[in-house]
Amino acid sequence: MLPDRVIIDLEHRAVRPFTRKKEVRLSEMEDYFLDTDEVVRILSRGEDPLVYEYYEYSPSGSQGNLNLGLTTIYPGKVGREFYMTKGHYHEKDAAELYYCLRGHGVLLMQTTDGKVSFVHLEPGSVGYVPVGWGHRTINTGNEEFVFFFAYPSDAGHDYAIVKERGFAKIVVHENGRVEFVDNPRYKRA
Ligand code: M6P
Ligand code: ZN
Repeated sequence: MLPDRVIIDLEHRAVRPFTRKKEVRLSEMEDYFLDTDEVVRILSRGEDPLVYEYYEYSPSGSQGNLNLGLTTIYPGKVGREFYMTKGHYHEKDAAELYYCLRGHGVLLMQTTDGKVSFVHLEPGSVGYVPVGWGHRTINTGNEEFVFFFAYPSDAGHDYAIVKERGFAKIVVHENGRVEFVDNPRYKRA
């Protein structure tokens, strides 16, 4: 690829140019939220809310390059659980960073051998996902949670581990606070 410049268009919550835009609605996340009955109730009312979306710029020729983009997680909850991304592990040894531009959220991380960690993100803070840590972002506020991300282009996304085992913690709104509680459906390796 050639040297390039990408614009962060915060008004439209996009990067320009972008090579991919993805919208994730609740119907694509049926198995991810703890309260699956509530998911079914929402969908059966004919609603299918947008949970998050992202614009990504991926340069051609991935070896050694970086993918970058902007993610927006909308405010909302399924039962007590805040809207969040599916979450994934990288297939290769690859870190990732998230630079928060708007709203408030949590970057939740875990390893396959049982370590769990999280950081709060608000505008101006950068969350760092070290090599080997699965990661998910969660909107814990009542406005859009928007962040810039960058990670190695050849990292690869492994969704299967999260789909099969879940995250050890879920992030919920309880007693007027953001609480981290054990996920009863989590399966340790
Ligand atoms: C961030 C980045 C992307 C990722 C997106 C959505 O923007 O990590 O690579 O695709 O979040 O998260 P997920 O892939 O887990 O749905
Ligand atoms: Zn990632």
